[in-house]
Amino acid sequence: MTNQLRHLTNRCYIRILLFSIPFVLILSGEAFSSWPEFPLSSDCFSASAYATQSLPAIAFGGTNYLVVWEDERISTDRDIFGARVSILGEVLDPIGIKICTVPNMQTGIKVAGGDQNYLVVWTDYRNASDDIYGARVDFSGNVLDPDGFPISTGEGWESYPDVAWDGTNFLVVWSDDRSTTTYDDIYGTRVTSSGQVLDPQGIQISSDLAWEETPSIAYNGSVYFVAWEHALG
Ligand SMILES: [Ca+2]
Ligand SMILES: [Ca+2]
Repeated sequence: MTNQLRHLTNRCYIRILLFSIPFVLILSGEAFSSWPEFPLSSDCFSASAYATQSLPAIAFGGTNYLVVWEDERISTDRDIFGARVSILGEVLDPIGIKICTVPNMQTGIKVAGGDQNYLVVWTDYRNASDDIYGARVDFSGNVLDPDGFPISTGEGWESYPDVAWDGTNFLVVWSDDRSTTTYDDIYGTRVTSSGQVLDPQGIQISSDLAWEETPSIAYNGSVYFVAWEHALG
């Protein structure tokens, strides 16, 4: 560690320590084990929650950001936590928002900001095969769909979701192996701000003989653009 980095790190920990004292006074002993850890700036980190927090995603919701991540504070079967962060970098939910903590793993989390709330999506292993689940979080940090609602739960594997907002609906895309002849394909569905899945059978976006995986989506004001990994056997 360079002297410059050590200096920045020490300074940030001092700042976090002062910031954290009120929570020590207000909350019981468990507060120590429930502090999140995610970047407050490019050069330092906050105090740590218990176990691993990893693979964050972020979206802007008009006033604040929502950061979501995989979290092992409850179980090594990863769960989903989040926190709002102001445009000034203030962590508005310092002990984290519990978004989904059902058994088995929830992973591959993505998030987009809409007109009324955020939509968080992920790959969920609560059932027999990988499925896509989502949960809305309003701009005040309330989870409107605790532990999530199903977006695509076919018999095959649905995984690697991403989500974007077009001003009217969200569009969720994922990799889907429902076909026995074309291997993993790309499917999607629109989801409303009220959490309604408008295309429950899924919209086929790409289906050829390759393995199509890890889609990523963006909206430019008029159309969506979806990109993905395309692997021939
Ligand atoms: Ca499935
Ligand atoms: Ca394919």
